[in-house]
Amino acid sequence: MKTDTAPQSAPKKIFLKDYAKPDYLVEHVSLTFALDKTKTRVTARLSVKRNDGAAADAPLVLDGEDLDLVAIAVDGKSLGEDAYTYEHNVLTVRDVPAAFTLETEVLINPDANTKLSGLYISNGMFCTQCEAEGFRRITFFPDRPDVLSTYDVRIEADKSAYPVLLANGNPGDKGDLENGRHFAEWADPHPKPAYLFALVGGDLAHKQDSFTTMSGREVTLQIFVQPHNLDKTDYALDALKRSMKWDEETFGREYDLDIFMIVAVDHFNFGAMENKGLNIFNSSCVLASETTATDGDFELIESIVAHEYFHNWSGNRVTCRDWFQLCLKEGFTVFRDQEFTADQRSRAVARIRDVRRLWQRQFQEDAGPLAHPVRPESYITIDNFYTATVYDKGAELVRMMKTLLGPEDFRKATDLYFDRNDGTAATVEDFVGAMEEASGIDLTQFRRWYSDAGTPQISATEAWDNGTYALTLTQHTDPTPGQDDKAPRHIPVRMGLIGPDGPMVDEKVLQLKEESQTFTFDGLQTKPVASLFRGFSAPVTVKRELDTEERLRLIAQDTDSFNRWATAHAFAMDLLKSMAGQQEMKNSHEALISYAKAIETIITDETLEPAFRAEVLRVPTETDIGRAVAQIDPDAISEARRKFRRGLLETLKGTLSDLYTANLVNDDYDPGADQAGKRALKNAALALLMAEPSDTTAELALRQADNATNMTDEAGAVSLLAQSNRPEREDALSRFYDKWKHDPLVVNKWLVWQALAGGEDALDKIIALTRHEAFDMGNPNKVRSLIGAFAMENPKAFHRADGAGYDLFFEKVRELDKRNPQVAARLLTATEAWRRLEPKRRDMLGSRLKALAQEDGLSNNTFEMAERLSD
Ligand code: 0A1
Ligand code: ZN
Repeated sequence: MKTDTAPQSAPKKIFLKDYAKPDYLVEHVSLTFALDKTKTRVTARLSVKRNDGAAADAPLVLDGEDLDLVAIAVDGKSLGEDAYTYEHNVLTVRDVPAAFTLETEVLINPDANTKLSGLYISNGMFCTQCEAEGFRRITFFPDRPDVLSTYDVRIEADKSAYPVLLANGNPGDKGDLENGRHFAEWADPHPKPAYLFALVGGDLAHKQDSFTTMSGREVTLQIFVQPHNLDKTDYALDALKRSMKWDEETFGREYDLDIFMIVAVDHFNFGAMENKGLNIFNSSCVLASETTATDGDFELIESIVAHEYFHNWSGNRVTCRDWFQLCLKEGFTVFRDQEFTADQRSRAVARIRDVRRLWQRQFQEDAGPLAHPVRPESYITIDNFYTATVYDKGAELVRMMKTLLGPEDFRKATDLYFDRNDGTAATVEDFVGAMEEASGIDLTQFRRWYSDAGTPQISATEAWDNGTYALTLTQHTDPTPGQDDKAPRHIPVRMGLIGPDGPMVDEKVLQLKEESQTFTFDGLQTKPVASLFRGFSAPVTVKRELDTEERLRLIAQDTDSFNRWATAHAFAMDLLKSMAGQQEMKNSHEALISYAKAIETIITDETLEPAFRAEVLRVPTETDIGRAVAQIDPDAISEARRKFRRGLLETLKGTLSDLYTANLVNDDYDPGADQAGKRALKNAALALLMAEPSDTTAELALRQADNATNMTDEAGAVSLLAQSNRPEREDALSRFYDKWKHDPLVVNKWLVWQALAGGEDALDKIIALTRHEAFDMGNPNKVRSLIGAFAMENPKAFHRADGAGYDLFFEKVRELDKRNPQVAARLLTATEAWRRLEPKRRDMLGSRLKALAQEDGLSNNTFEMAERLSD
């Protein structure tokens, strides 16, 4: 039988414009797995049917990667070697009838699967990851999302090593076999694309609960983990039940199988995966207990559990026609999980965190060499397009449509979209079309948000004439790779006007559609200050001249909490930029004091939520500042931030100490928003007190670390000591490691803190950690914690003037590319701002990227990223 031994073909670009329907559909799939570490046998029986419009002589073309073909038959007749070919990851069978059964038998080696795509082994358990193109590494199949099939699956394995055998759908028969083996059968009645297939086999314990759906059906809920993690599943189970209820109430979506399972695995390329009825999670996104997970971890887990569950409708019941439509499921599902978090916690705080994330990741992407539309037009590897643009900007587009339609018509539109496309593979056009049909609003111009990359820049100017306030908004978008000219977009501008004594007109949504438009407001007593893009109503940047008095008015009096925070944040950024020598600012010393006083009023206002006050108190990181400046000089930025924090501390010292004491929580631990907000405020106060740690402050941090009964307080204190140059630092870190070395997720936090540390020898310490027993290049979480955090969040060490930071980084990328190309390629995003570096570093980093792009033997993933980055 044939094995694909042909050399890799040159990377091929795939274009949206070339989409063509598949020639053959697969109506039903029967799979049998005989699980074995190095020789798993997969027998597949596919019920194949020629698609409408396909030529009668069209060959059957199936994807297959690293498969050892043992047998192949059409309608029970074994095929001779001249009836098919298998090369370049494609199996082609000629002369097939209009409808037939294809049977294949292949051998695969899960133990050798270091890519963590397809069937692989994590800590001795079998698990799968098929999105985007992993199913072809399990069996031959048309591995594209517009081929939807029902599945039945039989799994056979050694009973003592793998007592738990799971797959998608509802459970069927199970029983014992000879030689200590056993089997389990599963059937999934909902047609799904192959990327949603999943299988698990291992020695797992589980927690169980149930949920009664809105039509009264009882669903079993189970979370499977390695037995020692069983005490860390309660929160995810609770979050799952809340998600199920919320989706019924908010979107009318009910769950559709008898059972819903989550499995935690330690080796995983992403956060989690929405496989039908059998979600597989990176253990970092599901396991939590109060002593091992921070409040931030709990919040993340809640949102990811919700995200994957919501995919059951936005992604699984209605899937994507092709991978260019990825935002259809991801942007919409991120929007849904953001709304869930806003409803479960504080809407204002949730919005601040979502927007901060968008600025950190998506705005940066949209302004650099990796910029691409929310619906991309081409790719070499789709893995490289699971980006902040597709996910987070994609969610913003859904949010803008909700703003334009209003909540009722938006809900009508989502109902229409789900009903009309249920059980099919849909497009962005189907989604936007449903929005238009349900509301009667023309979204023709709005569609540019999907096709055009880049962040629109809005300039706001104003005029005041005798009771009339005129606001002129002008929009412009810079060119992005492959897109030189940008037409104006349809932008919803939620706004209000703030007078000296508070709001002056009711909130409005302006429609900005032209390059420049003027909006006037009459009959006003005094000149107002405009509060623009309330709640961040569109993903744009805004340039406007505000003097300190106007800023202070918005910080103190804006009725939109998001904008109070955003104005304070913009003020801080301007101060930081001027301190880094990147912007002129008059009287910057006085301005810093004004800023400190303005935030003091907020952080001491007990009518405001502690979590909101904590957000206001948070100082932008060096990486945040780097994103905002025209030219990045890491040393100047680091020094500016140091000065800024010390300046704030001088003014706020007493207040911070009081805040710290006032927000100590003495009740039993609860990860909910109330307690978490207090801890966040207390820890933000401590962080600023540690800007210049006196013996007393260091003592306070040490005491918090030693007495902590939860990880939020423990991590809050130890991480601050780790960022300091206090003599207590090393001891605090080594005691933390000794205490937690048995728990890999906690140890990952320890790796991150050290990856972010400053000091002359920072890089040497990071290099030493790459040889530490706690580090493992085979585990993506470890790679992200040490190498990812160092490259993305420690600019001083990464951009070290002698290039040693770059040397370490590229050495690790090359090493990783041989093992796990998806993770290696993603690491490269850390370099995306290289053109904005000061000239010496720009040359060093740019030349290393160019050299990488030209290297032989790279994976397609890494090649594509290196080429786009250095182009
Ligand atoms: N669809 C999953 C995450 C995911 C991301 C990338 C993948 O392959 C490149 C696979 C899965 C989610 O949104 O949660
Ligand atoms: Zn998703």
